[in-house]
Amino acid sequence: MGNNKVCILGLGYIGLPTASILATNGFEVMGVDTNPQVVETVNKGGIHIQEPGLHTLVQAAVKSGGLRAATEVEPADVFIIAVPTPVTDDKRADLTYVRDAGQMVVPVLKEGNLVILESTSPPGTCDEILRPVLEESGLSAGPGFKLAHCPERVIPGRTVMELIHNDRVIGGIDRASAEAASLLYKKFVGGKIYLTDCTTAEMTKLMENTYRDVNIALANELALICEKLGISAWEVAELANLHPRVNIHLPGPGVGGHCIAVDPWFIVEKFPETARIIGMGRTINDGMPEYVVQRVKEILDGVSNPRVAVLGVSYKGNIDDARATPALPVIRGLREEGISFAIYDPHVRDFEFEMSSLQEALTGADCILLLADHDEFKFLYPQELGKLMRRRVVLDTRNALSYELWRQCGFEFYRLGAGKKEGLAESSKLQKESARASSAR
Ligand code: SAJ
Repeated sequence: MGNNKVCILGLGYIGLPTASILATNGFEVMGVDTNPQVVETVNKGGIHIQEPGLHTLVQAAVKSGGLRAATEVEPADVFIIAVPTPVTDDKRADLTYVRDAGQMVVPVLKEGNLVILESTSPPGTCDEILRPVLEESGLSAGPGFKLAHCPERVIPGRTVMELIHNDRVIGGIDRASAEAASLLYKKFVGGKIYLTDCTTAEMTKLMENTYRDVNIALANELALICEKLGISAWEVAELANLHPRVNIHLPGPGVGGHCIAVDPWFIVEKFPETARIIGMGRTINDGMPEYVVQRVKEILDGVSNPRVAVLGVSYKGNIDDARATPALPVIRGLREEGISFAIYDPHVRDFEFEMSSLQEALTGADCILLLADHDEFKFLYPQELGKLMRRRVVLDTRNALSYELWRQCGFEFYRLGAGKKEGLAESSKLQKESARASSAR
């Protein structure tokens, strides 16, 4: 089988960088997206998502003639499916895009072709969902065409770098399928490649994100306990993590994005009775935005017509991605509680609520609510910001701000996961470092 021509279905956060990397490694790549605007942008060498290094990569791929985009699938040697696998409101995997992509491949599928599913999927998707769709072509998986699952594992903000350097797990419908997929990835992956079956690869990917989700839930539970104890969860975690076999994650206003808050449900859906810790982790993390709203309400108790300056609405720091961000339920919760707000984010352009400048957001505000730990926020100068505000109050949900500095500038300082005795934690290494960075400005 030749594998010089690759057709990638879905030009999103994974498909576009993968298509560009393949194109700049000598492959003829056809990128397919159902959105004509995305196709037009890519064909001009442009990008519709922000990722460090991506624009240069796409430009190089298009300029070299290696990457073209279209709305229709063309015959190819390899088909890579990199489409979304969202969760429905009742927490079930929505595999519509995977099925649709499979249907698009059927008319052009030829004997000896390789089909790879990259999208994160519930266990059994390759074997029980995608395989029968592709077999509508009249070819059988195995003898007719090869089928493999190679789940993406890259973290937004470092996508291009991690696509090249991370290890990959490839599951094949049979050994030949896994080996064929491995040959393709070896052309651009610097990390190790491990071969297995499709269901093991599916479950491995889901457990990576589930591990992180459950551990974040543990950190969030610690935060709530420490608030009741009047001590700092951040200090507890920092000290406990000095133990060589402990890695407590970071508390926060909730788990966002399109992966970690979604993937554990794919396991719970299949095994609701057995996946108990996994389901509970999801519930704890999904409860954090409401908890933050209640904290704001308590802090502003007695203030008439309270107004909050929300800083940072992307689902985590230093990215522009606000999909499934915990900031949304927090802001909706503020609205329901009758608390008015203005929002500032230096990265996010596309958001459900109107955005303001930093100055507009702070003018007349009674409280700063920090939800995303963008680097920019670590260097805010509280003395000047305080002059714009009606009250000098801040609630930092990410441990991004220096307690000492903001207190010195007359702020009433609250930190998620930290009780009133937080002053005792001033010897904490992380807090000292952050204070030093802020006062250097
Ligand atoms: N978060 C916390 N506390 C932490 C870590 C994260 O509250 O200690 C929050 C973040 O603020 C964010 C959410 O969790 O709202 C998820 O962020 P993340 O950085 O943990 O992960 P993602 O969703 O950006 O990317 C994850 C990665 N998975 C793992 O690290 C195991 C990435 O490698 C996957 O490829 C990606 O999901 C995916 O596409 O599945």
